[in-house]
Amino acid sequence: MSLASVHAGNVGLPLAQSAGFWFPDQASDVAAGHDFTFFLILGVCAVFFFLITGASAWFVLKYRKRAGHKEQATSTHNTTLEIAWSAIPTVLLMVFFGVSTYWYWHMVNPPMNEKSLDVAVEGRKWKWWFEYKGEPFKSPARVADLYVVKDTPVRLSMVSPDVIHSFFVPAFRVKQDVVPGRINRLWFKPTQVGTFRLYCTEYCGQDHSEMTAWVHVFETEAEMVQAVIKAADTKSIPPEELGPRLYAENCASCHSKDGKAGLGPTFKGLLGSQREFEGGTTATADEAYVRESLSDPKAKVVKGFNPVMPEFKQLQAHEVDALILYLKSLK
Ligand code: HEC
Ligand SMILES: [Cu+2]
Repeated sequence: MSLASVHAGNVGLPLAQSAGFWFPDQASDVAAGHDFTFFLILGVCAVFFFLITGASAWFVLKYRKRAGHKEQATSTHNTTLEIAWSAIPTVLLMVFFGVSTYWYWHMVNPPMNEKSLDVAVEGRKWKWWFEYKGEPFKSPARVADLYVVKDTPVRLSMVSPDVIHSFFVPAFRVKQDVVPGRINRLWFKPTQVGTFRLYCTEYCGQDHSEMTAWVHVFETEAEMVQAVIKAADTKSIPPEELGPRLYAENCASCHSKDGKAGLGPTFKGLLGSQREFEGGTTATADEAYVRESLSDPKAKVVKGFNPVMPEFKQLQAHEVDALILYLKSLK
């Protein structure tokens, strides 16, 4: 699947392009500093690489053993040279240390006295979720893309219910692991309006490569709030459209619709069928059974499968109805 085809959250902002020879757009206030640090270290290393390998090659030629060439006496020490080769690298390393510490400090310390946008992030197999609450949102909004405002610092609190994931937006030059059992924090200040790619950059299983999302950077807060509310509002979507969408976003990684068993049983022909559970009990798969599977997946574990299904308490009532309607259509 190409990335462009998963760009479901097209909100009319320009899609960021790869700019420059190596790196994508510099779209946050640390991007230029990080690139400078990288190229500074790379440049100094390149100079010494060519100096040292060049000198070695030249000496091998110049002092090679040959007819008429007299062997040189080996010198025991050279104070000037020894001071130089200790002092110059020390100064260079201090410069590297100073420059990287400056940017690292900036990266780990969110601004305290500036208005910022706080977003709760969940990385789970294999999708990102972003939750907005508090002012100016009337009710909490849970959306599949990250919506932010130009020049406003964004502070993320990130959790994972399953394995280690990693939040990475190349254009912002920020990356942070998301580790089960911890809240990991990350902040950045976007400086360019547009839509940018967000990746999971810690291998997290079968569909790791599809664990992508988009970051939409708006000019004003009002535009951002409107876009979040619009993205979170599933009530205005007809149920026969909403069902397949919720299935694709939440269930498709484990449940097929074509009869093939995956991590979980297939949804084909599920509703109305007789189920057998670990421990020998049975039941008919009716609507109540599906609802229970979503709120308490471990209540009944289907025979032959592992109890790995996560809870889906965040689904709203009309969303569960839409999913059930979709399951009915898979008879
Ligand atoms: C991480 C994988 C995973 C995801 C994602 C997942 N499930 Fe499951 N699901 C399972 C597994 C494994 C089972 C079988 C074990 C059990 O019953 O707990 C299961 C069982 C079920 C059952 C009972 C199936 C049967 O054959 O009787 C239903 C209904 C169900 N899931 C619905 C859903 C819905 C709806 C979604 C999406 C909103 C979903 N699941 C997302 C793994 C998953
Ligand atoms: Cu991941």
